[in-house]
Formats: sequence, structure tokens, C-alpha cells
Amino acid sequence: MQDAALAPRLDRSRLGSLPQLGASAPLDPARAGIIHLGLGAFHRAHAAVHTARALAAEGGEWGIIGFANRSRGVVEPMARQDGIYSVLELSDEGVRADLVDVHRGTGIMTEEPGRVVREIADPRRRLLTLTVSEGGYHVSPRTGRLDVDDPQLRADLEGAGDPRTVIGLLARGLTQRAEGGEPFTVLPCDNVSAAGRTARRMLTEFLELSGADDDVLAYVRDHVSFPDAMVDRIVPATTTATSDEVAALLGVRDEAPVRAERFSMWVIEDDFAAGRPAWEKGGAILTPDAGEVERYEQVKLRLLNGPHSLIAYLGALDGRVTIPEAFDQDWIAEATMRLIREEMLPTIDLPSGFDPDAYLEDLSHRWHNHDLGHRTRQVGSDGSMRLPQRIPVPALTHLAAGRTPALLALTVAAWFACVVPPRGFDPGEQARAMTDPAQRRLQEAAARATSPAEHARILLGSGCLTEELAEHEEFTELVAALLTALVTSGPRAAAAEALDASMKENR
Ligand code: CS2
Repeated sequence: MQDAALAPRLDRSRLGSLPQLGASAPLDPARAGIIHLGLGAFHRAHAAVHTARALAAEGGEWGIIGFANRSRGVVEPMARQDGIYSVLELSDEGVRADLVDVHRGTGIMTEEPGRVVREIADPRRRLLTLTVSEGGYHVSPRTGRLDVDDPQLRADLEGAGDPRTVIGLLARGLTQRAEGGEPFTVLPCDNVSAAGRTARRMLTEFLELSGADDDVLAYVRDHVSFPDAMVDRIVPATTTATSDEVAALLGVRDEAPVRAERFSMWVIEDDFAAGRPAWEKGGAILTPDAGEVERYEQVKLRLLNGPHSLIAYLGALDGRVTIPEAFDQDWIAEATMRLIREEMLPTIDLPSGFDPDAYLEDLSHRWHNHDLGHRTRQVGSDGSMRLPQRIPVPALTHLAAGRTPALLALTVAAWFACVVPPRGFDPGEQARAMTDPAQRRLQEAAARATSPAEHARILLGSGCLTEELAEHEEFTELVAALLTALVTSGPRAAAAEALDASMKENR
């Protein structure tokens, strides 16, 4: 592999001589129609790629002004590289690298909130995409409403100074945009159920609580659309080895490359108040049917994301560094596939023409992709924001019908064991490397527990997976028993216990 440091820098002069995905956006940043919040690897390997392909098919003024949340890690090299970077695609046929050239400006949300607000208010911008992860929507895991317990959100509600949260930035930007009244679209691209409607709901609650004028509320209601979407592409975190791979393949130094699997899917509700790129010509599926998008979202959250969490937590507890290493363990694969088939699939309506067997075969192939190197610690991080999207609804469905969702309970117990371990239990290096904004708070809440079972009861009782689920004592007891098994007998024995109990009638 070539050392990236020795290769000449990637910049605009390389376009034309190196392979490129789709087409370049128009060069004039003033005509960039899209603002993106959350300029990380996922957006750059997903929506940006579909946008480049749409531009190749139909053109249009759809350059992207991208803001990272707080890190300079992507923004600075992208600025040095004229917004260009490469996507490494890893498939059975090997690896290929292509340039992407659709970004027409970058910045950092937390450093330049005023600029984000001005961009949203600017009539030349017509839509905003979001990849800010689950936490960016500020939905309380306890109540399902706007998370007014969050100090940053509360500060934004009080309105003194620049907004610091995504919802606060959107509210301020749209309030200014309402003066001119130009329509706008906010298109969330995160693994959040009904993300478009959720974003609209959180934003509207925010505006109401902060005392916004009726005109602003009416503008948002009537002239801003919030389509739902399902996004899917596995994108591991970029490492320096990725730059070396690009140097070997393309002969240039790219300090902001991304690597991804070949699979990419984007299903979007076709509800755009101010136009959009021809994404349907760039590999996305657009449908006017919000119900169909929701069915795809549920497939994604319940068949892929929820079970992905289980693989990550069991794998980390078993000392596995990557998802494929974890999924190669027969007992992890068995627990995962039974979680999917028995506890997840029966709780969703499938999109029309959707073949679950083909999807699951594909999924298992994707999870076995060793070249991708997707880490258990990456998928296992932020469980406090991810699991509320993945666990409570299917668990409640089974509990209401008198069945035991033991593999869903195992997912929760394994999350606790990794991220909020009971006193005296060391979950190992991979689990210790997982991060979670609620870790400290949960750890403190459970500090008085004298046993793993009590530890689990306190954590669930705090409402970390909704208050509704916390009311189901049988679920709490299941998690308590499985956490005890994890801590005393290890993940494999706990998984066997859960497999035995799964879907038994409990009344
Ligand atoms: C994963 C997702 O980290 C996670 O929670 O389940 O990032 C997953 O890789 C993507 O959603 C795939 O589209």
C-alpha cells in the first residue's frame, strides 16, 4: 500500500484524469441549492453520492454547503481539496475508488451558528438534508416529546445568544426565512422512525415553547415540507489506512476519503416544497406514499439496525473487534437471525413486493463483509439514543400479546453490560471504547444497585427505553435475569438462555 503522505494532494486539477462518481455540481457556491447539517462519513458516502449521480442524469443547481457538527477532521481537508474527496467501495469484486465533487462550501455548526442560520434564511438554498444522528432530533426517550430536560435545548429555548442545537438552528433559520416566505424542505436522513414527521413535530414544539409568532408557525406549517426517508449504507469510520488505500488506487493524497459497502438504498417521500435533484435517476426510490416509506423505515430499523446493535454488544462482550468477526460466531448469528425472524419480522408491515428472505440473505452477506472492518464499538456507541428507535415498539407488541421477547431483552441487557456495566464487571476493551452521552447519568442512577438484577431494574425504571416499557415488570425481570447471566456466565450462556425463553407464551 502506498503511503498517502508521499502522494500529491487531491484537488480540482485532478478531475478529468481520475474516475469520478456522477457529475460535478455547478461551481458557483451562490447557486448551491442544498444545505447539509452533519458533514460526516455517512452523508458523504450516501446522499452526496446519489446527488452526484442525479446531477449526471439531469443537472441542476444542487451543490451542497455542508456543515460538520463540531469536528474539523473533515471540514479542513475538504476545504484544502476544493470540496472533493474519494469514496472507496468494497464489494465481492474488490475495491474501487472514485471522486465525488458536489460540495460547494463547508463549515462547522457549533463554530458558525450565525452562518448556518443565514444559509437557511437564504432564498437561494432550497432544501436542507440532515444526518445528525438520533440525538440531533432532541426527542426525549422518556416521553417521546421535545427533550426539554436537555440543558442545551433549554438554553436555545430561552433564546439568548446563538443556537447550539440542530432544532434551535432550524428554528432560528426558518424564523428568518419566514419573512420572505420562500418555501423550503427539511429532509432528515437518519435512522429515526418517521424522521420527517418527527423533525416537524420537534421543531413546531420548539417554536411554540419559545413563543414564536403565529406567522412563523403558519409559514412552517404551510411552506416547509419534511419528507420521511429511509437511508441505508454501511459506512465505517474512516482511518488513516483509508488514505493510504486511496493513494495506492488513485495516486493522490486524500485526507477526507470515505469507505463503504457497495449496497446503498434511499427511499424518499416525494414531498418537496422547493424542488429537488433528480434523485430517482441517481439510484434513490421516490414515492408519494408516506406509508410505503414508513414500511421501509421499519424494515430498516427492526431488521437491520436493532439486530446490528445485538451483534455489536454480544460481539464486544466476546472480545470481537469488528461486526463480521462477531457475526462469524455461530451463536451470535443464531441469536441475531432469530431476533429478526421471530421477534422483529412479525411486528412490521412489509413494503409492497418486498421479499424478506432475499433481504435477510443480503443482510447476512453484508454483515459478513470483512473488508469493510465496521467496528463493534462504532455500532455499539450511542445506544441510549439508538435503542429507543429499535426496541420498545416491537417489545411492547409482543408483551401486549402475552409473548416473551427475550432476544429484544437480551439486546438491552447486553447494552447495559457494555456501556453501563454493573459494579465490578469489566466488559472488555471493545465495550469500554463505546461512547454514549447518557453513560454517566445512567451509571450514577444505578450506583446504589447491589446486584446486576437491581442494576437492570433501576436503569429500565429510569425510563431510558420509554416509560411505557418500564411499566412492564415481566420485561424488566427478563432483562434483569439476562444481565445477571451475562455478568456471571458470559454472553454465550446468556444468549442460550434468551433463545430458550424467546417467544414463550407468558400468560
Ligand atoms: C448501525 C447503522 O451504527 C448503527 O446503529 O446499525 O449505522 C447502520 O450501519 C446503517 O444504518 C446502515 O445503513
